Amino acid sequence: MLTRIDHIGIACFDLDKTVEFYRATYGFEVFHSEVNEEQGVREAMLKINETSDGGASYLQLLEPTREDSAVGKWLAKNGEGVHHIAFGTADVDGDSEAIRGKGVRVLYDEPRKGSMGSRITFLHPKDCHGVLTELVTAAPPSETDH
Ligand code: CMX
Ligand code: CO
Repeated sequence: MLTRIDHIGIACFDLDKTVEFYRATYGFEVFHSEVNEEQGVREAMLKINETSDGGASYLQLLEPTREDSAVGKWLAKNGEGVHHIAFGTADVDGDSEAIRGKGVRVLYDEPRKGSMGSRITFLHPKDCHGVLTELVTAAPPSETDH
């Protein structure tokens, strides 16, 4: 069951400048940052609020590490902006299989590594009314590596 908006993914050309915009304009601080080479991104997670399922909602600011990555290609075509939305679930395996069974393309056979030790998969935007949609199961708190 999808129980929260886990994050909104925002593509940017310069992560440091974009982080500074969100800090100076709204007061949001970086909760966590990392490089995910598999996804081809340098990212900063800004925690917005805790959620009633025990998780949280974030903004995920994304700078590509290479031009041929998903975010690099998208930025070249569209410029900066909202790249994807991510729903949180306790069971990304079960939920993605159930959604696949409804005829929506799930991009990975098995969930892959996401922010903060989470497990993630994506649904094809062409099957989701133009919205690239990610499903996330957060790591148990003990495994979260800040
Ligand atoms: N939102 C909506 N539509 C998108 C999109 C996005 N983010 N990215 C691509 N599309 C659309 C394109 O506009 C294009 O549409 P048209 O054919 O009408 O022009 C179509 O999808 C194909 O796009 P493309 O530029 O040819 O790109 P690819 O097919 O090579 O890749 C996708 C698209 C979704 C398969 C790829 O971006 C992907 O695998 N995404 C998942 C991984 C990812 O985004 N990682 C970065 C974030 C990591 C994280 O969140 O942790
Ligand atoms: Co994401």
